[in-house]
Amino acid sequence: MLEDGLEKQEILRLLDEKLKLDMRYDSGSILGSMCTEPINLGIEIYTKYVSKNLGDPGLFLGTAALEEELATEIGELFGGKNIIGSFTTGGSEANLIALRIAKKLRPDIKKPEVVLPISAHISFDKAADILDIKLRKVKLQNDFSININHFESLVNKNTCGAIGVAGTTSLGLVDPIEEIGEIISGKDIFFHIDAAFGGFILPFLKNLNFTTPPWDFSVEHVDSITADPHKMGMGIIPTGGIFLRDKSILQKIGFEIPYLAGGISKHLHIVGTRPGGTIIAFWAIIKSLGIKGFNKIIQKCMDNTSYLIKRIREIQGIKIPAKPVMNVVGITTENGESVCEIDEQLRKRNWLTGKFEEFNLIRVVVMPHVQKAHLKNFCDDLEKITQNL
Ligand code: 0PR
Repeated sequence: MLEDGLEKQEILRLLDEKLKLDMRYDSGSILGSMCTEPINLGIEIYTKYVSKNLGDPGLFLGTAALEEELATEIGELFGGKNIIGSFTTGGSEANLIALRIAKKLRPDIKKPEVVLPISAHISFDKAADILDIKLRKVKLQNDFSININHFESLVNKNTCGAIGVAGTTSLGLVDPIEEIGEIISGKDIFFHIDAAFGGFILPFLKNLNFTTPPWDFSVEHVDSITADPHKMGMGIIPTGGIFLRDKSILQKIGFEIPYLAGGISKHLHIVGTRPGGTIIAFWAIIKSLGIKGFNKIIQKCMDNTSYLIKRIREIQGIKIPAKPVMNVVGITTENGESVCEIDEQLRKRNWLTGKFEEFNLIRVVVMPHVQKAHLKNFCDDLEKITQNL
C-alpha cells in the first residue's frame, strides 16, 4: 500500500491503463456471455444508492419494502399471486438456497437426493457438494430434450427435490415442466425451476407470440423459481433472484439474525451484507422499460437469432443441434466430429463464444449487445473456417 494517497486523475489514468485488458460488450466479439451492459438509468440509480445494505433490513425499511414490492411484481410476471422473493448475488446463490429449502423441508430423509437434468447448471453441483445432497442426473435424448421416463425412474423415497430448467445454459431449452410436475405430484418433493437465464425472456416471448412451453407458477406443482436480473433482465451485476410460492418457508427455515442494528431479521440468504442498490436499480429498470420496453429488446434479440440460424444453416459442415426456443444458439458439426478445432479457430479470430464439450457444441448467446453486423462478420469467419477444415 502507498504511504501517500494518489490524486484522482492519476488513479483514473492507472485504471484506464490496467483495465485495457478487459473486453467490452460493445466490441462485437462477446458472443458467449449471458451478461450484458445494464441500461444507463440502472447504472445511475445503482451509484446513487450504493451504500444500502439489505443484510440489515431494519435500517433500510424503504429498500426492504421496495424489494418486497418488486418480488411480488415479478411473481405476477411469472404467473403467480402473492409470491415472495429475494434478490441474490446471482443464479448460483439462488439455486443453492432452493436446494437448501428442498433438503430442510424433508428432515425425515436421511440421505437426501435431488433429480435434475444433466443439462442443469454447474451451480447445482456446487450446492449439492455444500449441502451433502446426492444428485440424480437425467439423460438427454438426441434432440437434447430430457428423457422423461429416465426422470421418473430416478425419483425414489430419498428424493427431496426436483429441478426443471427454463432456459438451459448450453442451448436455452425449456424442460417439460408440466410433465415433471405430474411425476412428483403428491410426493412431497420440492419442485424448483432454474430460469436464471429464461426468466426475463420467456414472459416477453409469449407476448410476442413465440411458442413458449409452460414453465412458471402457472404450473401448479412449481414451488420456486430462480430468475436473474443480471442476465436478460438488463440489471446490474450482481443481481439474481429467488421466488417462492409458499410464504411460510421463510419463517420455517430462514436464518434468524438477532443482533442487527435494525433489529431481528430472518432471511434465506448465504451472504450477510447484501446490496440494496442493485435491487433499487432493477426496480427502476422495470419501471422505465415496462412490458413494451422488454418486448422491444427481446424482439431485437430474436430477430438477430433468426438471422444467425439462417446463416448457420447455409454453411456446409455445421448444423444447429436443437431448434432454439430463445436467444441461445448451438452450433455443432454435421458429421459428429469434435467442435474443438472450430472453437480454436474462432478464438484465434477473437470470437468469444462458449464451448460445451460434453454436448459437442459451441454456444452463441444473442444478448442485447450483439448486433446483426457482429453476427454477419462472425458467420463470414465461420464459413471460412469450416471450408478449411
Ligand atoms: N442457472 C443457469 C441456467 C445459468 O445459465 C447460470 C449461469 C446460473 C444458473 C448461475 O448464475 P450465476 O452465474 O449468476 O451464479 N450461466 C452463465 C454460464 O455459465 C454464467 C455466465 C455469465 C457465463 C456470463 C459467462 C458469462 O460471460 O454460461
